[in-house]
Amino acid sequence: MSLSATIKTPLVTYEQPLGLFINNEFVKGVEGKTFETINPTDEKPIVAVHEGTEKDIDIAVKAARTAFEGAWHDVTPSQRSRLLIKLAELFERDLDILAAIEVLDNGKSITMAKSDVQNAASCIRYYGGWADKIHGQTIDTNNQTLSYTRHEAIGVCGQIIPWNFPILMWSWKIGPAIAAGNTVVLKSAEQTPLSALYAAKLIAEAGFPPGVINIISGFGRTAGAALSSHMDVDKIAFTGSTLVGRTILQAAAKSNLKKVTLELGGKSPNIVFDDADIDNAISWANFGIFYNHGQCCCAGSRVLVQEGIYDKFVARFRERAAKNQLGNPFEESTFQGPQVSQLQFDRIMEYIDHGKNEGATVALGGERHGDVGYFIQPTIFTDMKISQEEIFGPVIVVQKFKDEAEAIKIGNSTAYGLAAGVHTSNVNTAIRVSNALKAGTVWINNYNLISYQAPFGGYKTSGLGRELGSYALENYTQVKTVHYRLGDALF
Ligand code: TXE
Repeated sequence: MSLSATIKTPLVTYEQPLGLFINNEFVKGVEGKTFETINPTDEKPIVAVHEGTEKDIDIAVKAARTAFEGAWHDVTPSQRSRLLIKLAELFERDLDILAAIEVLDNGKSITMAKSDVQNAASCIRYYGGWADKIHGQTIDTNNQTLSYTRHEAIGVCGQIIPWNFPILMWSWKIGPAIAAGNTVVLKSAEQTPLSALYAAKLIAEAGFPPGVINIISGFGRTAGAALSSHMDVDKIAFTGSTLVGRTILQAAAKSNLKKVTLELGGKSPNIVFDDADIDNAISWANFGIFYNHGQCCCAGSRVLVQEGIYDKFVARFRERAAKNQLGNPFEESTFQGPQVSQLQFDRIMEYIDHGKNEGATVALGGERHGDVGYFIQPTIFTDMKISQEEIFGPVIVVQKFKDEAEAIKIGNSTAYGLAAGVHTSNVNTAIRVSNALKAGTVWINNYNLISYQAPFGGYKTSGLGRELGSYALENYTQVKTVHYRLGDALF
C-alpha cells in the first residue's frame, strides 16, 4: 500500500500521508499491517493507514532517544520557540485542510473543527512563547555556596491521545513537551489517525530535526501498551478512559516507573440555582452537554436544578435542545454530527435503553437520528436514578435539588472530579459552591470554556497532573538542584 492518498472532501482536496512518521519520514509498519478509518457520517471507509505495532514503537523510541541525546540537545530554547511558532503558522495556513480532515474522520461539525484547529495553533504558539522562559531559581543557602535549580527536560515522552479532539489533543500534548525540550512518540487514536499524520507533515516542513516528534497510528492494546511499558520512555501522558488510565499507571509501575499524567473521564455536574439567569443557564447547559455531541471529558452530563425553577427549566431546556441542528457535519449550520464510531454509538444507545428500562422519563430524544451514520438525537432524561458512569454522548440527566448543601452533596457524589458548573446571580453562592465542589475546573455562569493559558485536569478518578498553562510545563520538566561550593573549607 502506498504512503499517501489524494482525498476529496466537500471543502478541500488534499494529499493525506498514510505512513508512520518516524525520523521525519513516512514509513510502512514493520509487520506490514494496515487498518481502515471509517467516516462516521456515512459509515464507509475513508482510507487505510499503516499500522504501528510494538516493533515500530521501539524504532520510534530509538529515534526520539537519538534526537534527545543528539541534535535536539544543541537546539537552543529560542530556536525551539521559533520552531513551535512556525508550526502554529503552518496549522493556520492549512486550517481548512486540517478542519476538513477532522470532519471526515471524527464527524464533528465544520465550525467546531475550524475552532479546534485554530485553538490547536494557538496552543502551539503559546508554548512556543514559553520555550525560552523556563527557568530555575537561585537559592540563598549560605555565603559559601551557590545553590540553584535547573528545570530540565525529562527525555523521551510517550503520548497517547483519544478521538474526541484529535488535533487539539495533539497540540495539548506536543506543545508543552517540545517547549520544555523533550522528544516525543505520540500514538493517535485508531478511530481518527488522519489529522495527526497530516500535522506530522507540517513538523518536517517547520524544520524540526528528525526524531524529535514521531507519530504512530495504531491500536491501544498493541502500540499503546508497548509505549506505556517501554523501558526507554521517560514519561507517558494519556487522555482517554479511566479504565485504560489505570492500565497505563500499572504499566509505568511495572516497567521503569516512568512519570505519568492522566486526563480521564468525568460525570460533571452543572448546578443551576433558583436565582440564575435562566436563559443563560439553559444556553450553557445545552452547550455543556451537546457540544462535540457529548464527547467531551468535561461534558456537563448532570444538570442539577433547584426546585423553584425546575419545571420551567426542563420545559425551556427541551425547546432549546430541540433546535440543535443535526446532520451533515460539512454544513456550516450543523451543530451536531454523528458519534465517532459504531462502538460508541452502540454504547450510548445501550445507556439510553437502560435509562428507559429503569423508568426514567425521556423529556427529549432518546432515539437514533436517521438511518445512515452514527447520529443520536439530543436526549434529555428526568426522574432518573443517579448515574455514575460516563455516557460520552448527547445524553443529559436533569435532577432536582432543594438547597445549596444538597446541590454540593449530589454534585460531589461520583468517583469523578473533572469539572463542574454553577449558575447563580449571587456572587457569594457562586464562590462558596465552587470552593466546595471537588473538581479540577469550575465554570461560573458558563460551561465548557477552556483556554490553553489556564490549567485543565481532574480531581479523584478523573486524572493525575494538569495540562495547559504554565502548569503543564511542570509535567514535562524535572528539577535538578546544584550546590556549588565557593569557599575552600574542607570537612
Ligand atoms: O477509550 P480508550 P475508548 C472515555 C469515554 C468513552 C470511553 C471509551 O467514556 O466512552 O472512554 O472510549 C488507547 N494501553 N473517553 O474506548 O480505550 C487508544 O488506542 C495504552 C474519555 O475510545 O481509553 C486511544 O488512543 N493505550 C476521553 C486512547 O487510549 C491504550 C476520551 C483512548 O482510548 C490502551 C476518550 C492500552 N491498553 C474516551 N487501550 C477523555 N478523557 O476525553 C486503549 N488505548
